[in-house]
Amino acid sequence: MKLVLATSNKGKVREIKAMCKDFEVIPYTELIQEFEIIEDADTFKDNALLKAHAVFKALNDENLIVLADDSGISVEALHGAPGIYSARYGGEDATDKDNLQTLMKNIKATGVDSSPAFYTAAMAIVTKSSERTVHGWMYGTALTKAQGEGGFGYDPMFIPLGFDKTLGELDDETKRKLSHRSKALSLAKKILKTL
Ligand code: ITT
Repeated sequence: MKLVLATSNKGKVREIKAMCKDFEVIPYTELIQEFEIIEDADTFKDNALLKAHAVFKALNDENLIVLADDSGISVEALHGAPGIYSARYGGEDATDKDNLQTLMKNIKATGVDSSPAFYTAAMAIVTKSSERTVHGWMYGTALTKAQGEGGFGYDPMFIPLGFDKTLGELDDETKRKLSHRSKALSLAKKILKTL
C-alpha cells in the first residue's frame, strides 16, 4: 500500500518510515512541489486534518492515502507551552536549534532547571471517502540543558519517563519503542489495514 506523508519534516519522515515497513511510505514532496500549509487550527488533531486534506487535494489522485502528523511538546512550568506552537516557538523562521534554545531559556526563566513535560502526536489519515484521527503521548522531563545529538527537534532536552538520558543520547530504536509518534502510528496502522 502506498502511503503519502503530508510533512516536510525530515525527522518525522525518517521515524515514520522506520516504523512503517509494511507500507510504501513516500513524503508528498517526492510527488509534487512542496507548498506552504497554514496551520491555524486550535488543536493538534485539527492541524493534522488540515495538513492531510491540503496534501490530498494537491496530489489530485483519488487512489492515494495521505497521513499527516501534527506534534509538539508541552511543558508544565510554562503552563503547557509551546504545545501546538512548537514548530515556531523561536520565531517565524526558527530552526530546530532556535526552538530548542528558546524553550530551555524560557523554562530556566521560571526559576527551575527541569519540568515535567510531554510530547503529543496527532495523526490524520485521509482518503477519497474518509478521514480518521489518532493520538499518542510520551511523558517525561524537559531540561534546561541540551544533552546529545540524536533524534530531532526538542529531543536533546527531553528525558522520557523511566530513563536517565535524553532522547538526544538514547538510540533511535529506544525512541521508536516509547514515542508519541510510535503510539499514534500503531493505532494508525490498524486503520490503514482496513482501507
Ligand atoms: P510538518 O508540519 O511539515 O509536518 P513541522 O516541523 O512544522 O512539519 P509540526 O507543525 O507538527 O511539524 O511541529 C512539530 C514541532 O514539534 C517541531 O518543532 C518539531 O521539531 C517538534 N517535534 C515534534 N515531534 C518531535 C519529536 O519526536 N522529537 C522532537 N521534537 C519534535
